[in-house]
Amino acid sequence: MESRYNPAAIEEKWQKTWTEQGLDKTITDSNKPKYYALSMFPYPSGSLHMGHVRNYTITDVIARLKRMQGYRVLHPMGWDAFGLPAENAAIDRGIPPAKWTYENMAQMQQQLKRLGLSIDWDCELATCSPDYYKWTQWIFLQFLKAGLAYQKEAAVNWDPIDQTVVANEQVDGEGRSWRSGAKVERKLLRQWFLKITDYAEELLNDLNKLPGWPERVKLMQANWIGKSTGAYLEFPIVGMEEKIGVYTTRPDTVFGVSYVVLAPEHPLTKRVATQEREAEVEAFIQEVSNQSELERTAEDKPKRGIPTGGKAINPFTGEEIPIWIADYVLYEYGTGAVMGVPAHDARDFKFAKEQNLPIKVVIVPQAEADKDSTPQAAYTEPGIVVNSGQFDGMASTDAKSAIVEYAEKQSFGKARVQYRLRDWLISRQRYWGAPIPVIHCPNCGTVPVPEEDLPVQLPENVEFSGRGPSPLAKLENWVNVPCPTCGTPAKRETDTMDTFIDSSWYFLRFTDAKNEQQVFDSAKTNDWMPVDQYVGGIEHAILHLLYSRFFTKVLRDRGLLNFDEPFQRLLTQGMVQGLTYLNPNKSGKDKWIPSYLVSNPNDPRDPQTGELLQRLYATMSKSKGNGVAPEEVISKYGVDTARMFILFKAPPEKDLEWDEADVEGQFRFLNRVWRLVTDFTPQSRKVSNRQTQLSKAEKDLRRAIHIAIKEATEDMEGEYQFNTAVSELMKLSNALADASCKESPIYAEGIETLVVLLAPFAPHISEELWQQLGHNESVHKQAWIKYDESALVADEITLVIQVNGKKRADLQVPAQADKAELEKYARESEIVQRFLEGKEIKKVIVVPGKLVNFVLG
Ligand code: ANZ
Ligand code: ZN
Repeated sequence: MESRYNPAAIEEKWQKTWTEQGLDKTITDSNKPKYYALSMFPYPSGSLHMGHVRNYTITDVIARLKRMQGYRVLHPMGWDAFGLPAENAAIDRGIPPAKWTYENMAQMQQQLKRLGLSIDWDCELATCSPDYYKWTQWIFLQFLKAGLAYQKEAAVNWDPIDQTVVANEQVDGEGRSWRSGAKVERKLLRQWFLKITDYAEELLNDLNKLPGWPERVKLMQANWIGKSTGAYLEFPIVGMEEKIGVYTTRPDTVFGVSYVVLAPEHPLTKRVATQEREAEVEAFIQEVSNQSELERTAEDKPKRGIPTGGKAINPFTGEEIPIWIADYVLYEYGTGAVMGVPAHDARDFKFAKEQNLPIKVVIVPQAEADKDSTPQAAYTEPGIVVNSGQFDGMASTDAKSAIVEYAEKQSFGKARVQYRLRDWLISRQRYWGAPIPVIHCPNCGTVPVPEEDLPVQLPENVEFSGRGPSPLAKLENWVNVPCPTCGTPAKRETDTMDTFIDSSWYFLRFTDAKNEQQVFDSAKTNDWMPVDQYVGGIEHAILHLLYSRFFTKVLRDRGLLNFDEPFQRLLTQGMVQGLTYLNPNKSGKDKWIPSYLVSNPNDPRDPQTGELLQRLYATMSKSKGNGVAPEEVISKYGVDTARMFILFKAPPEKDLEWDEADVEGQFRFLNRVWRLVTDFTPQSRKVSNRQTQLSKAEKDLRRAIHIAIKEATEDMEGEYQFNTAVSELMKLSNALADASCKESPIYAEGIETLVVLLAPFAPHISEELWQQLGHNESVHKQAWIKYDESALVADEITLVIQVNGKKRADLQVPAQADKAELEKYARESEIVQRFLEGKEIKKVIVVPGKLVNFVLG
């Protein structure tokens, strides 16, 4: 028998055995209830970082627990494998994207296997593989059929040097392309969209069906959807047939409108401009078109705008008001036009002040307030309506509906609900993504690729220069195809899909990953779905989760799924942070001083300047030099210690500070468990005493065992407080080490319980110890142990005795003693009798299970 804990040997041995035995395969025994545990799948960047390790360890513990609790568990893994880094690698290093990606996947799979994760590799998928993206394309065609995919002109970031479109994240804070350094322009190109706005209301309402999601995430989603209720009102244009429609949340302020503002992109801008202002208006539009939305709407920057010279009429007052153009009005929101009410909107107030426009009060805090003075700031609260004709004197909240009703009757307006959510722009002018499966025919227009022709394969031999249009557009023999409908020479769509599409349905494919006939067999998918527990980073709180919810609802409406929401419970794990130092006098990347450059941690100094540094924990990253590579820890302490540390150091949703001393603490704990179990021989188990009546020592130990089972289980289930669950295991190991009944069967029960409870956390050492205890079957196939309620009850309790509220003694008494008996025990105690001698007892207070207090006269 191995006498020393040797993690490397044990881990290698069991990882091999489990693979051979197929222990991690999804159990298909359909009599068992299902459990689907899912980690957000990784981008195959080439190496695992500590954040991955944390993410997958969390779902692994859950998966292992659930298997032991009698569930059939799906715990799959795959690769979010399309995307830009592969193209950059191709440009920078001349490696084809596919080669780079598949090599990274192979490397990361090895790393994952070393972590002892119970992943069913039979369900592995990669989004860049034709047998996956065939179905991504198929799903796109279903959206197209349902009228949920369409093309329209949209602004893109255009790099004029490289002659290519760049993604938002490739444009720096100054609006320059990361590659060429050129100032990025906004250009209108025909783009593909998915109509997520059709589902805005359901996506919002169904957040109520997700009690297992963090409130914070639901709030972020709700804000992103951004439902707003208000009114659509029409302002006729002087001298023209057309009207300007505005969207407002404050119809109650319509009598205070001093001007109307159009977004620079609004189709009416040029038409409303008077001749003498035309050139200026044109120039302004040109100027704004180069700004990003962020620049245009930033709070702190002055609002820029110019008058068009045109005039509109306020339909409520008949008053003529000027029509302006301003950069802060966004074309994509509402109607792309707003009514300006400076007295009651902070932004309009600022704009009116800057541009010298009239400010008219129409709401006051109380009826007595002065309604004709010029305000110092916008009054944005509800109040009493003034200066508003027949609506004067109404509460502004009531005036809202009254004014909308009036507008409806006069047919120049109506109530309207507006969402901030916009349709999802999914086309990317890139190579490494799923080609959008349509063909553009001069006769038939846009023709879907017939389903039997899928997948539209990505050609492999492509040149990457990093310049010019998408490499696909340059491949003549790929682009030119006959139209599937009429046979005329036609052209393939050369845009590929946003990689967020790939990840919007991968959790469905996992349930039937190898299906070559269908996207998935609905019976299987409906059986496994929804995911019972999803775990991933908060950075995906909005887009990935919203898109996945959207896809689920669309596929449900296409008859493929029978549930509304894909992820029943969501856990957003905290960041893994490493120690680093900060020089507050430096800026940019240079301000981070990696800890290995700091010679004296008690007096941390900048090695270059000698300045005093701040010591802090920050998310591990290359730029801060504070990362700890998983391999480093694993080769020093083993995987089980790394897992234990990660689970013990912080609750899963909180940030975790990497601390080598605590890693060592967990290593010592596993060594302690190792000794406890290996010192216990099956021999000593046989010499068990036969008495049915348990000794006090045995009762105490049994109680400790069952408390550990109860507490650890509860911690692991509800809120996944693995840190306190590990503490319970530590307590149990202490109780076993201190036990004075090591020959008893209760001790044997304790040893076995400890190993079983440890199994989900530290799968290798627990398996080894389990076998050493003489078992043939895997510890991971054991049933999770249930606690015995009766074992939890203590025989005796400690009773505190007070005199006049002051503690004078404590006493061991039977736990089931009632109030009268407790008082009797207390009175009989020697010490108390000394205190009570010759005194009059005015009152006796008995708190059952706790104390007896004698109040003396
Ligand atoms: C007049 C008004 C008076 C407004 C007032 C507010 C206060 P939410 O809640 O976000 O929906 N708005 C409408 N469309 C806009 C666009 N395309 N670009 C910029 N601003 C736009 O906000 C709706 C309000 O934002 C609308 O209500 C409109 O200003 C402005 F005392 O109309 B309001
Ligand atoms: Zn055709």
